[in-house]
Amino acid sequence: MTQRREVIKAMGITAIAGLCGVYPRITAAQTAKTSDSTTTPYTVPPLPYAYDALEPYIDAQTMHLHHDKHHAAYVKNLNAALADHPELAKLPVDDLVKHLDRVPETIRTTVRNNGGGHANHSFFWQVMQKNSPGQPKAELAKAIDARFGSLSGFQEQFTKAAMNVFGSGWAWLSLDDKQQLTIETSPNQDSPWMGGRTPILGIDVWEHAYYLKYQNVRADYVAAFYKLISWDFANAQYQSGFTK
Ligand code: MN3
Repeated sequence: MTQRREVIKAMGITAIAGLCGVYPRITAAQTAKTSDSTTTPYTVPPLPYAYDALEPYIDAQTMHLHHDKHHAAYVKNLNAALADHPELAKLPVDDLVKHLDRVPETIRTTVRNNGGGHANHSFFWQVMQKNSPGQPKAELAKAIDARFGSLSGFQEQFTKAAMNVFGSGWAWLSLDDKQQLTIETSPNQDSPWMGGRTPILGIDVWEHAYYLKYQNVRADYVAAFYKLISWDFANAQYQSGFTK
């Protein structure tokens, strides 16, 4: 009931705010011009490829559910939670979750879960692509070799991390505050941003990400993920970690 009231309240406030022209800019992470982009601060970005582009590794039905239902729910709940806080709702979502201390305690857990969900999924769609190059290049390739010995050394450790997430969560390759590559996991919708780190790539290991195709065999889904990694995106993330 509380959530329903919040949604109704959010609708009223966004309508008024829209008329007053106080609504925040659409950030780079939200370039989607969806029909409601003028009345809500956060929107679900469209997939950067077709729903079936990642077949046979991730099926179109999973992508539809994951993007159109799960990701959309995080955005809807986030907008409802921030209805009375337009100053927070105008932040790029990764900045929002990086500074949860600025979020009032009464809505902090909701923002952590749903803001995290929005940030993580917006990232996740971009970290995959059709026809992945299969391996990193340039600076990221060198850094992975230096840190993990080789690409297969990295994959071994990353797979282990992804398999060891108990329940719902994520595994990440990120850049820590010493600008060192590190493999980490996060529960629920927590993310490296929340600890001040820059994600380079990450895999969603919530069952909703793989259950339709892989059922309980998470290992096969993780193995398939390596066929999908957008190493150009990962390299760009790596570079961006040095400019922050
Ligand atoms: Mn998910």
